[in-house]
Amino acid sequence: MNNLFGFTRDVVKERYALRTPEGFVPSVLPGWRNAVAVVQISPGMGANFSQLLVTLEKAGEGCGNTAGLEYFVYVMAGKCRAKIAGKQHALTAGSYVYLPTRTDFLFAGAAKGTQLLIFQKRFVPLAGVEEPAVIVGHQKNIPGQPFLGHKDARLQVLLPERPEFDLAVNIFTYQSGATLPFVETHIMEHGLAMLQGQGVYRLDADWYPVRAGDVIWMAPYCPQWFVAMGGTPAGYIYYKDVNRPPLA
Ligand code: UGY
Ligand code: MN
Repeated sequence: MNNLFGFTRDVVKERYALRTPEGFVPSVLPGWRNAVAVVQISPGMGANFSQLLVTLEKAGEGCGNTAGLEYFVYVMAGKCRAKIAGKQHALTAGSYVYLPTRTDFLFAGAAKGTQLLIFQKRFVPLAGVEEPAVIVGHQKNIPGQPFLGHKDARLQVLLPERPEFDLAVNIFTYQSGATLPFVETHIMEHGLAMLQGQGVYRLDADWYPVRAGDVIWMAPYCPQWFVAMGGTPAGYIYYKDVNRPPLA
């Protein structure tokens, strides 16, 4: 709850949205039990993908089949077990799973309070290229590369940079005072969750203070920039669509 009644930092505009935990309202999602699910970003906002935050309670679990969608699941906190296409995996904070279309999944055995951030996208096939397979990884095994040569702004690229993937999910970590090197304007869309720290995000021609827990949607061509502030590192995980021609 916000301290001041009638006030929110949430902003939902045509080309971007800033959402804050104080404004989150849960949805009931088929396949998920003993879980609180917040649909943070969805086509209802104008996005071409969805971003969900699922908090598992005691005995919380989610099961289903991805059908025509692909999922990227990132463990924000806690731990759980995943059964993906019949294979078991132990997941801890920082683990991630890529689920291709038509894949059976079960997330269960969670510690209370385990949080899963889920990006869902309708997969766009590419002629002559095979669809990606399941991937299970952990952010600790992905080195952070200086972004465009800036050692204070490091990027961890969680999925292989290969043409079969039509999405990318990266973790961007900034030292306090570091910035996105320039104001980006690009065809790719973003869904973003702040993981740590704080800073100021420029969205279109507006500037917003942001902190861990906040969520941002950026439509294609939304001008964007970030500066980390506050004396501690700031970081976010974000989605983008990649590797497909504009008229796919
Ligand atoms: O990959 C990106 O487009 C990234 N540099 N954008 C961002 O952090 N807002
Ligand atoms: Mn960008």
